[in-house]
Amino acid sequence: MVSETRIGICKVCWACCPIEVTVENGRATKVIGDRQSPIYGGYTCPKGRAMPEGHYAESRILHPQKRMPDGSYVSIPMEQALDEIAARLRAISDEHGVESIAVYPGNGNLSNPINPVIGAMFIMALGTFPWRFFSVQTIDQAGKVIAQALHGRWMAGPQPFATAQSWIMVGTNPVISKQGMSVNPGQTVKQAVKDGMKLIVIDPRETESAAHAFLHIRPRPGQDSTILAGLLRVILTEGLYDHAFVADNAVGLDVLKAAVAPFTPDHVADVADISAKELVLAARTFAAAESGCVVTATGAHFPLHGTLAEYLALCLNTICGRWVRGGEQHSQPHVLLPDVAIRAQPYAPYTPWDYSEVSRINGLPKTVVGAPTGTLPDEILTPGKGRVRALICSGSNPAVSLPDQNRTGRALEALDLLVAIDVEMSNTARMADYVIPDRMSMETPGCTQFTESMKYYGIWTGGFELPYAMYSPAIVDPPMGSDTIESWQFFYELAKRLGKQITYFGNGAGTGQHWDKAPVAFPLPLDRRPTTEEMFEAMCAGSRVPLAEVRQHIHGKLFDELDHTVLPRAEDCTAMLQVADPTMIAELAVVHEKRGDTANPSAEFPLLLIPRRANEMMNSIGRNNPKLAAKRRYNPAFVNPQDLARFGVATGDIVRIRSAHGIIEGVAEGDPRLRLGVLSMSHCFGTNPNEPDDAIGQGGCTSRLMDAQAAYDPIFGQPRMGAIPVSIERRASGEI
Ligand SMILES: Nc1nc2c(c(=O)[nH]1)N[C@H]1C(S)=C(S)[C@@H](COP(=O)(O)OP(=O)(O)OC[C@H]3O[C@@H](n4cnc5c(=O)[nH]c(N)nc54)[C@H](O)[C@@H]3O)O[C@H]1N2
Ligand SMILES: Nc1nc2c(c(=O)[nH]1)N[C@H]1C(S)=C(S)[C@@H](COP(=O)(O)OP(=O)(O)OC[C@H]3O[C@@H](n4cnc5c(=O)[nH]c(N)nc54)[C@H](O)[C@@H]3O)O[C@H]1N2
Ligand code: SF4
Ligand SMILES: [Mo]
Repeated sequence: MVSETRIGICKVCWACCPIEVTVENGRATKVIGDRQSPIYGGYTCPKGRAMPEGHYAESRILHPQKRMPDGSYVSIPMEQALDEIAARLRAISDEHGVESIAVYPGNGNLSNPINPVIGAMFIMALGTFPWRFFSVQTIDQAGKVIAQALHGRWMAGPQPFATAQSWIMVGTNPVISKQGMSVNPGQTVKQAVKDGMKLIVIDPRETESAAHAFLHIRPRPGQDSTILAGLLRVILTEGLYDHAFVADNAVGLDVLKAAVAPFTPDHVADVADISAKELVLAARTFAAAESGCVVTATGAHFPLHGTLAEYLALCLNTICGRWVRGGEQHSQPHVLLPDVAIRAQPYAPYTPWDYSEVSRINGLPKTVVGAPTGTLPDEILTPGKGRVRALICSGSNPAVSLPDQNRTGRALEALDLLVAIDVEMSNTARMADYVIPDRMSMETPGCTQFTESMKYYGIWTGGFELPYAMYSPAIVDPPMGSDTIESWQFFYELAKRLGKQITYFGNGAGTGQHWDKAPVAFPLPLDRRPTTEEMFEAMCAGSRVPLAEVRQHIHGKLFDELDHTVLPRAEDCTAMLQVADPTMIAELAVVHEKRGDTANPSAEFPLLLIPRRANEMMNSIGRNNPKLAAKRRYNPAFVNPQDLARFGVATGDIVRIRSAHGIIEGVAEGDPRLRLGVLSMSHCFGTNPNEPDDAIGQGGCTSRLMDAQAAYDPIFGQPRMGAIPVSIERRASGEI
């Protein structure tokens, strides 16, 4: 037996952990963290360590699958699949127009950093961008991009976590999710607190991150804008803000002050059901610290007003001057991003929407975050010109991830052509006409450039606070005899067959206007398919450290020799951060008037459903991995034991969970760390749309409880996905 170890990068999520892989006779058999990494300290999570079981799972598909008229699937060669799909797309486009073709990329795409952006470039090549580019961004935290546009982006980045004196996390649990923090988040949070950071966590649940907190505020879900406005009010009325920074760099302070004036501690305490004293303590602690940041993520974004919550967090950071200054070190240093001077100044705010063109469904504006994915089912179901008839899902699983599962199911069934680029017969693949097998994480090269560039989306998106970079070649070949293709190559081949040329834009993956440098165009040659390595070169074009140099350091490298000192504001720079954007201020007034304008519990629906992420899964990824699923396959419905008793339910019981829109089954589990009145459950589990529930087997699908039309974000159309009123009742005592 030939056994060796190889070093690589795990790409199951965007944390990019360096790994040491044992390879026996060409097969990966074991993954551990690379202890020689200069910054990760050998960290990995269960998902990374279970990659071999995922790669060689029985459920993995190794040949293109074609659906037959009786619903069964047969394996066909890749060339045939490409030719047939291209021919069908051409026919659909000839008959109904090119706008009937759409793409929906998701998180399975991370297996190669070229994949997540190529779908957009394919749609650009067809000439229908942004309207036919539906991505997970608009059912995730697109409010980050919108809020940053309205507020302006601070070029030198937020103050770093590593040395911050205080930090406020609103609706995020980085220890599990790695949101905002790529490197060993559990250890990083613990160390920061040990070093004196006053960590403040605002979350209805005592999370793994909150366990370290100096102050944990457990609010009623959906009230984060009210809480953030309350924090702003305390700091502004007590004069605790950074007067000099605001005077030099921001406009709108008086308007902001007036807008937050009604958010008194008593009002906030009443609306969010928290202690007024703790709110004031949080504000004073944060303002008194010399450094830190307020950050939000899905918990704050999923109820309505996510953009406002993000915007108010940016305003808090600005009035407290929580941005890196001239003479300090850039907190998001460029290594594989372009070599540009970083200055302590803003990029000017801009309006990230345009009503001169509106969406077919709900009349939403054209925005910088792509088409509103919440409307995708109706784009498919609604007749008329522009109806979506062909959908390519790459590394996405809309059959369980899109809000309003049964409507999504009707839509996926109504398509003329559904293609899923996946690695297994996922919920969506089981509905597809063709399933295209992708290469998995260890079968493609990896590179930290994508993670580095996530900063362009907004703050708390991941990346590195140190000048670190790593490249790794593919670790193993796809299983012998398989017929796979990388997602980006699939789009290349399709475009070519349609007579279109994809132009790939390297050097960043952001959105909007706040680029440090314009992306570099690389028109993909039509006479030959570029290699993955060529694509990587294009991705890193003009990088501060050439990719070739990064490749030399197989364990990754901290490029300490680079100078990351931030330059002062340029003399001719007139840009100012905007803390009183009129749209946001108007929305804040509505939030005050309607006491949060969010869904409230009622006698019929006494609990609020909130999202949470599990360590063993990346959305639906991992559900069929035998190692990850060994502990349990179902999706527990976590409720405080006192609430369980109130409803006559015990841990292990199968419960019906009902919202005004739908009903699912789950398995109850008491969790004393939850505040009363909430039900906390993960997403992306479940049977297929309109199939019977399978609480103990495939788990309940929370998106079945969501109504895509009842309430949605007015700009990017994200349906309400958090703080959803639900009831539970016992169906049977469970034997699980
Ligand atoms: N109810 C509810 N809904 C939610 C959320 C929530 O919290 N609650 N969260 C939302 C958020 S934030 C997001 S980002 C979306 C996620 O939405 P999606 O991205 O649509 O969902 P995933 O489960 O991440 O889809 C990953 C797919 O990729 C496949 N896959 C795995 N590995 C590979 C690979 O190497 N290559 C390829 N091509 N495919 C692979 C998996 O089998 C799976 O089908 O869900 C959203 N929906
Ligand atoms: N292990 C793992 N990692 C992941 C993922 C995964 O599925 N598994 N998914 C990835 C994806 S796609 C994303 S977008 C990121 C998301 O990353 P995060 O946003 O950090 O996701 P969560 O870990 O669910 O943390 C959200 C927190 O918000 C809290 N919360 C819920 N509702 C409210 C509310 O109304 N207000 C407040 N203040 N808090 C609330 C929840 O209790 C939860 O602790 O994670 C990514 N990383
Ligand atoms: S945190 Fe993400 S990148 Fe790191 S081992 Fe886990 S899945 Fe892989
Ligand atoms: Mo996400």
